[in-house]
Amino acid sequence: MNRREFTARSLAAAAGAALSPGRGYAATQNSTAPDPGAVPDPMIAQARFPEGFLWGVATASYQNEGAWNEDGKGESIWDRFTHTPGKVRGGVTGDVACDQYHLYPQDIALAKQLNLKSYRFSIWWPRIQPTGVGSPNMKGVDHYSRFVDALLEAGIRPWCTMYHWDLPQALEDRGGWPNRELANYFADYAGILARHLGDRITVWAPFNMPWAIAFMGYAAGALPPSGTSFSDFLKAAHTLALAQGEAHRAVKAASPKATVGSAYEMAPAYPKTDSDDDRAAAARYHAMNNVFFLEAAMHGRYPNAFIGEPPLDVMGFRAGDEKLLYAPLDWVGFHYYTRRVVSDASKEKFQSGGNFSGTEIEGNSPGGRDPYTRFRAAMPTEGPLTEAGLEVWPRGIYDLVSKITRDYNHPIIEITESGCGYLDSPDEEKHGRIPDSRRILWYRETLAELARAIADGAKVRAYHAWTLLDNFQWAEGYTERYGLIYTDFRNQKRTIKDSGYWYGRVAVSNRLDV
Ligand code: IFM
Repeated sequence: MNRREFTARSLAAAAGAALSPGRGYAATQNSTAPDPGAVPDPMIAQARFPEGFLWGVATASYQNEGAWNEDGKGESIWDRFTHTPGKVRGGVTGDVACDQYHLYPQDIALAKQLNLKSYRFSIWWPRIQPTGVGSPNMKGVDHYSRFVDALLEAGIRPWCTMYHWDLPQALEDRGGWPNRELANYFADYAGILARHLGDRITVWAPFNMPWAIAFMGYAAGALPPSGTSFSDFLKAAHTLALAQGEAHRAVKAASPKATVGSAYEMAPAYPKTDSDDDRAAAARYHAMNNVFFLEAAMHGRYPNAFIGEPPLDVMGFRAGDEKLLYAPLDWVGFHYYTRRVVSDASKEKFQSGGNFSGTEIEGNSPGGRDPYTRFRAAMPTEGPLTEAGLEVWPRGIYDLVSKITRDYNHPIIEITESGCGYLDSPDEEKHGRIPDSRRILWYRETLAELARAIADGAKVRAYHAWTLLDNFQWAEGYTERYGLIYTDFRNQKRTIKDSGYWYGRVAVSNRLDV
């Protein structure tokens, strides 16, 4: 169903609704020109979500917890990275972050106050196994056990990501993800989690954004361990895909109630031109960035993301690995933030280099992003930009959800992260209220497009806003704020933003015009 049909279904007045100029993001934009991505107001008023839809938030251990060296926790690659001068904007660390290790009862009470029904959090591997191997550190296990109990008492589904980028440094010292042995270490860790928490957690995902772990960590040098080798990227990707399958089996073996899915980053890829070459390049982007690990799990093979033969030898692929990769997901989880426009670079000379920043933005060298996929992927600026620098493109979520629905035979889908960075802070003239209207608009537009995909038959059962609290934003430090709740990092005071109150109303009404 196109947007117009969707809108017109119940609101005759919507027929002919024009795209609104300016559209309310203007505080960061100079332009009031019509915005091709804007969602008409009647479509927002019309949007409905099904009864029982799970409204949630997503968070991550390193970004929130702090307590980086308490209760026997080992060092992670993020501890090492942030403690190295020059790596993080402003020279800050996540040593304290939101201090959620200590303040979690208060944060879960806030989630309850916002009527949330699902809380995606991650477990910091070196809290459980300080060096990544061996018997569990029970102080770490007990912490997460209390955390899960508190969520259940609040009537909130605990949703566990086993790994959101915080590898024990000791395992990096053994070669990190390019070392195939890590797949087995990770499976041991996953089994420990399921044995201790699997009586209460039923929703698991092995990795947050496995492509970013492999590429941004081992090829682009943007995230720890700051590697710059394309072959290490491919090796890391293969280990992660093996680890995904092994962890899936370990969790299922230890917990009969477990369901296992994913938390992949995805961005719909649009070819830059209508040429065959650009369309093929966009297909390679989709294969590499969106469904590489999904295909591995669902079919025990990699999609063809490459120019020429897949570089299986570089990846360290062995006979029989297909069986290890194969671990069909019970549901498919992925993020939505923005889109990419992709062009072919296979006929140009490849040169190493390119700019990578944050977790979501790529800029490529003229000859393509890497020597294997040979495309350029750019984030366009046709729509407004958030203050974190991502293009606002609501219809991307419709295109992406619809494509995954078609290509994977109508799976159950969970949106595992989705949100926007704006720096609004307490307004003293409004008694400390935080009127973050651009964030509300971002969610209204994005969610209206998600509702359209659901109306068209996509089986989306949950949406996790990124994120509950303003937190540590990786290499950007504390310079980006994605929370529904404002964190004052000087004193750890939390203040619910207007967007938080709004999201809380959405969560009880399943509509967006609230
Ligand atoms: O903060 C990150 C998160 O850890 C992974 N996905 C993107 C978010 C916003 O950049």
